[in-house]
Amino acid sequence: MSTIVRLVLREIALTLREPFRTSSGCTHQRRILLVEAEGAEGEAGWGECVAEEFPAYSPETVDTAWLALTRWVAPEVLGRRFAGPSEVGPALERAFRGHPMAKAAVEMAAWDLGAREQGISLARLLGGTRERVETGISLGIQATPEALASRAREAVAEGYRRVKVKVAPGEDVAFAQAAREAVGEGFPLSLDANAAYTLDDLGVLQALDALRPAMLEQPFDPDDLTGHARLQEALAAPICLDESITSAARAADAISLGAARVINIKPGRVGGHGAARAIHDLALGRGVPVWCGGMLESGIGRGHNVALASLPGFTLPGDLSPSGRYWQQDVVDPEWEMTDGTLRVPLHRPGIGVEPDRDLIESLTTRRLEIGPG
Ligand code: OSB
Ligand code: MG
Repeated sequence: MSTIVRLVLREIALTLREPFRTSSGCTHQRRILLVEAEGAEGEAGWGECVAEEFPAYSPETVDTAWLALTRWVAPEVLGRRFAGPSEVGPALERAFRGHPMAKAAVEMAAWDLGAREQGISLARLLGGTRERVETGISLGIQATPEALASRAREAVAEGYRRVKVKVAPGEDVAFAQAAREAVGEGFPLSLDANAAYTLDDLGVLQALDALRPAMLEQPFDPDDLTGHARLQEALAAPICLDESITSAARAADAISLGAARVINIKPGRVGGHGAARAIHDLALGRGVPVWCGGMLESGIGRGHNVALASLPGFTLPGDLSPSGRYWQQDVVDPEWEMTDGTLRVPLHRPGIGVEPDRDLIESLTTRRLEIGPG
């Protein structure tokens, strides 16, 4: 990989086609931070920071990531020689603590850049083997169980391979039951609590378990690995951890403790593709299935997720919906399309396999900063 000679940070405003509500808040307008990394040979790689506006899902936000990127990430990578993109993540890890979403945005741009400079797909560079990745939909909390049932029925009819439903205290059993009836007994239905429960809610969690969910995602606080392990003993459904898994070391602990029988990997949450691949390798070795999560990304972040999800251990459908599920118009060309419940991995196109639409991105940009060396 050539030296990164310039970073361009842009914040864009993208409006979701429908508001997305979870136990930790409601998103309609998405503020998305994009990173363009320009290499010495003139090629550009793109990354997307998955931090949200408010620190509910994670302690990072769009604004803290902007700060971390300008103050600490950019000076660490600009003008520096890396033999390849796999060296960028470890260098950032050594440089300063935390801020994995800010680090990931640049790390992932470096992977896209490295792949484009070699003229190969990012999927191939990462070691991906699949030509298609299975698509699941993540449905936000709806006004009523009936409204949720209708969204879930539509999703199955559209071909999604798994339906995930958000739950929150007071909006759980009746909603999950309506979703179960809508999708049918044998269909993979997952429940995601975004850390809204505690062990005091065991009764409710057992009622959810009786609906035979494919998995229960992140019921407890991200720090509470022991609580998750205790809960797992009381449930038939596998517990899947999302927010808790911030690094490969954390994933190893969670698996050893019995706190995670499934792992949701989001490269943007764990510091980038290097860490994501390490978690994948670890989980594969321990027989723990993984799937690729989503953070309501634009088509740029989705390209990264699709490339990662083409690795062999990603055996479960990911939160990898097509562009049209989220946006009126996506910022990439071509947009991501779903066929037969799958997204095609662009194995024969360079990098993430889609081109950022610069004119559209420009028109959506609310702030922009170019950072050069020194
Ligand atoms: O918990 O998986 C989550 C979106 C934002 C933040 C957290 C989560 C989600 C989703 C949406 O579930 C997944 C998607 O991008 O389709
Ligand atoms: Mg989740």
